[in-house]
Amino acid sequence: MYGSPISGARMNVELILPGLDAQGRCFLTWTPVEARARVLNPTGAGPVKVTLRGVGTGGAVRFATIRTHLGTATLQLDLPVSGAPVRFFVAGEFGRPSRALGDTTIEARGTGSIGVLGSKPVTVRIRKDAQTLTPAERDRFLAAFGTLNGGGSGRFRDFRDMHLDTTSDEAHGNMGFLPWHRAYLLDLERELQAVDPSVALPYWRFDRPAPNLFTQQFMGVPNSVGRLQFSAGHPFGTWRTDGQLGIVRRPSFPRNAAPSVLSEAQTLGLGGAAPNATYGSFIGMEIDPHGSAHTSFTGFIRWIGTAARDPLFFLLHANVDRLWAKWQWVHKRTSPALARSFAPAIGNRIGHRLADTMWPWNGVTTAPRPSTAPGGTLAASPSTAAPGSQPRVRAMIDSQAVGGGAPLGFAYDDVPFEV
Ligand SMILES: [Cu+2]
Repeated sequence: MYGSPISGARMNVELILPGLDAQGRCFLTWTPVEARARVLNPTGAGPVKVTLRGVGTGGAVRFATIRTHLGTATLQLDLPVSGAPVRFFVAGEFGRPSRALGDTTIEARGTGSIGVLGSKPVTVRIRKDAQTLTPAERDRFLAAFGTLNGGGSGRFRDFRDMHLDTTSDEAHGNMGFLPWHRAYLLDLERELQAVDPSVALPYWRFDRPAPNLFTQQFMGVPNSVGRLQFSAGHPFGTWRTDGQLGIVRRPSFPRNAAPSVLSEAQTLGLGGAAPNATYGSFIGMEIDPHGSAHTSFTGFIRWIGTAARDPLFFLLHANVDRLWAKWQWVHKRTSPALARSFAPAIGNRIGHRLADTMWPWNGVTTAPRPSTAPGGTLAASPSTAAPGSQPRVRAMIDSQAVGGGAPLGFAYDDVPFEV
C-alpha cells in the first residue's frame, strides 16, 4: 500500500474530446477541434510530462496547441498534478482518413517506462471518391442507404419529396443552388450516419472513368430496357420510390470512360482567375458540369422531378459540392462576409440570398415557398452544433469553419482545412 493514496487508483490521463455520440465515440474531419487532457490520481510533485500521438492502421491525426492546419504527429504536454485540464487541438491528418469505425487511437504516453497513461479511439470520417472505396466501406454505405429507403416506406421518402418539380425553385437556377444542395446532402448523410456512424457520403468524380462505381455490386448495371440490375442480396435490390420498384438509368458513355462534362480544372476556372474569382461566375457550373452530368444518362437522374429517385443522384451531387468546396479552398472564398464568396440573387429570389432561411428545414409552406415542407428540421449531429435545425443560406458557406466556430462536420478527401 506504500505510496498509493487510494487503493486501486493508478495515475492516468483523461483525454476529453468534444462532440462524442451517445456511445462516447469521437468523429473528426480535417478541422481542428479543441480537446483537453488532465491527470487523475497523480503521483509525485512536478507536472506529468506526456506525449500525444495517434496509433492505428487506418486514419491518422495531427495535434497543435493553437487552431491551425500546421499540426504535428506528436505533441508534448505538461499536465499539472492539480488535475487542471490542458487544452490542445486535434484534427484528422489530411490524406489519411479512417477506413473503419474507431481505427485510430489517440494515446497519451508518459516518459521513460511509464508507458501509456490514457487513450481514446477516434474515427477520421471523410467523404471519399467512390471509385476508391474498399468493398467494406462501399457495402456499409449501401446497407445504410438501403435501410433509409426501407423498401419505399423508410425515412428516405422525405428526401425524395424535397426534390421535385414543384419544389425546384428553392434549389435550382440561382445563387442558392450550391448551398441548398449542400444542406440536402448533409441532412441525408446525417440520417445515414444515424443508421451506421462509420458512413460518409462518397462522391462520383464524373470527369473521370469510375468503373468500380458502375457495377452490380455498387450503383447497378442497366439491363436492355435500362432497369438497373444488382448483385444478389444488394440493399438496392428492393429499392422503391414513389410506389415504383427499381431504378431506371442508362449511361450515354461507356463504363470505362467519363461522360462529356467540364473537367475539374475547367470547372475550377469558371469563377475567373485568382485573385479575382467570383462565386457569381462559378455558379455557372450548375449548367456544366452539373447539368451535363445529369443528362449523360437517360432515366430518372436526367430530370429534376425524378432525379432523387436514383441513389446515384447523391454521389453526383457530392461531387458538385466537392467542386464548390475545392473552389472555395483554392480561391479562399470560405468567408460569407467576403463579397466574392457569394453573389446577390438574380431577381431577388427567396432562398437564394445569404440571410434567407432554407426550405424545407424552415417549415414554411406559404408562397412563394412550396406548399409542403417534408422531413422536418435538419438532422442534428452529435459531432458538431452547426448548422442548427433551421439553417440560413449563410450557414452553408464555410463548411470546414475556416473562419472559426463549428464546422458542418463533413470534409472531402482532397480538400484540406487551411486557415
Ligand atoms: Cu437538384
